[in-house]
Amino acid sequence: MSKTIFILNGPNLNLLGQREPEVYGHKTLSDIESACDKLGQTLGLGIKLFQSNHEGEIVEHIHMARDQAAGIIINPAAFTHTSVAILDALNTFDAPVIEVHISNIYKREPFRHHSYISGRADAVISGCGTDGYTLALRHIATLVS
Ligand code: CA2
Repeated sequence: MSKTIFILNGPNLNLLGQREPEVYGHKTLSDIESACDKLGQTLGLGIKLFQSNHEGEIVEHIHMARDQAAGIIINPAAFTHTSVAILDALNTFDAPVIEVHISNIYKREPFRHHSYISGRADAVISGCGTDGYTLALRHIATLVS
């Protein structure tokens, strides 16, 4: 059976492709899911994409990943800059984690420059647009092989 990678997405990312295309591009989360699904098939990986506007639901998906996933790709969105709870949950997950940001958080407001997640992540991709998700999937494939 193929390994599964969880692709977790934080608040407001359900609106991708609908607002602020100059920052976040034109692709929707569904487009990202299709691209990752297709790439996953060539890499021999299954993917499960989840988005929530609620911090606790993301924490619970990280707990589920402990039994169900070989790796996590996570764009925690605004929770990147606030959430010790998501960091603590990721610290209970004993497999690769890649943090993705669509925009380059270091070119933006100073409050976006600190991530609670980066110290746990095995890699961080920021500023590659929505291609960051497929780049992360390619890299995590090498880490879980
Ligand atoms: O660049 C990223 O991927 C971010 O994680 C996106 C977050 C932001 O708080 C982080 O600092 C960087 C915001 C996601 C908001 O998503 C939207 C999508 C479409 C329209 C408006 C917001």
